[in-house]
Amino acid sequence: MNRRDFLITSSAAALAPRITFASASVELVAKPVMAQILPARDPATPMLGFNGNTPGPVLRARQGGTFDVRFLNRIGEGSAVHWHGMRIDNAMDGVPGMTQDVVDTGAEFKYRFQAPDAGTFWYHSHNRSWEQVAKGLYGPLIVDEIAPPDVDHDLIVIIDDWRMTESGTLADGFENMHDQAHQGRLGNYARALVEPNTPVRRGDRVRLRLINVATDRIFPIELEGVDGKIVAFDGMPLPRPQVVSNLVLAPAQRADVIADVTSAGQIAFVFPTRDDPYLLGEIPVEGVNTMRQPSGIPALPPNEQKQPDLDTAVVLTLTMQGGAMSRPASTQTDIWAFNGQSGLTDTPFHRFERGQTARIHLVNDTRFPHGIHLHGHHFFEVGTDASLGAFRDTTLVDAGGTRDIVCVFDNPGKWLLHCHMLGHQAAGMKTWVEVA
Ligand SMILES: [Cu+2]
Repeated sequence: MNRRDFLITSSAAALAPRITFASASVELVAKPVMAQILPARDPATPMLGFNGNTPGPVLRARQGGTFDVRFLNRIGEGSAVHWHGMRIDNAMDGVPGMTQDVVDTGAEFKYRFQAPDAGTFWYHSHNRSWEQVAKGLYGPLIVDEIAPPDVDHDLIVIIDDWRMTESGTLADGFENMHDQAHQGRLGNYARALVEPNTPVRRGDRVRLRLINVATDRIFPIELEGVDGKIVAFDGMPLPRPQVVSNLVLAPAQRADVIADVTSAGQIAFVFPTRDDPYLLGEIPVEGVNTMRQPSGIPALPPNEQKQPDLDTAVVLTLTMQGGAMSRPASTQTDIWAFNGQSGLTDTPFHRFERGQTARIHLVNDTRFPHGIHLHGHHFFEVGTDASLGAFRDTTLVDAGGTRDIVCVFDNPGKWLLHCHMLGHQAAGMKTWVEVA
């Protein structure tokens, strides 16, 4: 599993069969699985999965449709499922201790929610997530537009890394404090899994739904063999599609790319590194599509956005503190903190009136980047020119950097606000807000 091995053997592997449903009752059974994470000549790895596989099945509905999921926990410890990026009822958010009780092993929980937004989302365990997600408890959650864009292939690209031992098992030490105090649990093997794993033609137009499901690794991604644009971040369409350059996905972030296949060989997903680039995965190109006329990449139809009221916005500051090589806040009780507090406090970071706009000044006073995720809402990233940028659910704040976000808190309930480097979350970098 050295670099060379990695480059030679990494290849796109099939995911579980797609499940398509709108209102049907679907069972999602979490239980131990054996998964062929490593190349075929290496042993399968004991993991956790949904319905016998990791990643779990593609859950898919049309915008406005209903997801109706009977979750059965058979993993041997408590769990719950969070529907990442979905602006849904608080009771369905899947956060044990905040929106529901933990689902004990042997027990079940019924999740039912309408899909308000079309886009690329995902689901994952939200109990001891730094371990359960690392072991494979996640899957793609896709909501189709009422009028989907004109593409020849709609492809899901799941990007993950795993920390493997020489014998092909996952390394343990999921709560290793050295990892938690630094970048988190980084894997030594990474891959992009493409579903469906079918060849495309040169000249085809493809939609690539990239999802970074890694617990802690930030993936810069270079796309080879295509020419196109980014049309959405975190499930939310960009008003104007962007050229694909410097694409970086923090844990939990997504990007939708619509692109034309220009290579006669393959589409490649490349993780650039200081020395050799990693080939994360590829899609073979076979044949030529001569029928498609050249045309620009159109924007996706927008999802609903409430306009923020910047004049009356409450202005708040959330400062990230702690970690290695930093002086901890005097009041923090774990490796990481927000505003001097580690972990969840009895009172929320802030209570919002429903519909209230907030501008939150995110200050990263640490030596590491953090990907900050808000549940139940999307927010605007504020640009350096004070303009409202992408509408996201997770924002990456560089070490020592700052970012303002603007959010209309219109979804009632108790919502987590936490670092999605799950090793950081485990070690205190989390808080919550309440919307009345
Ligand atoms: Cu973090």
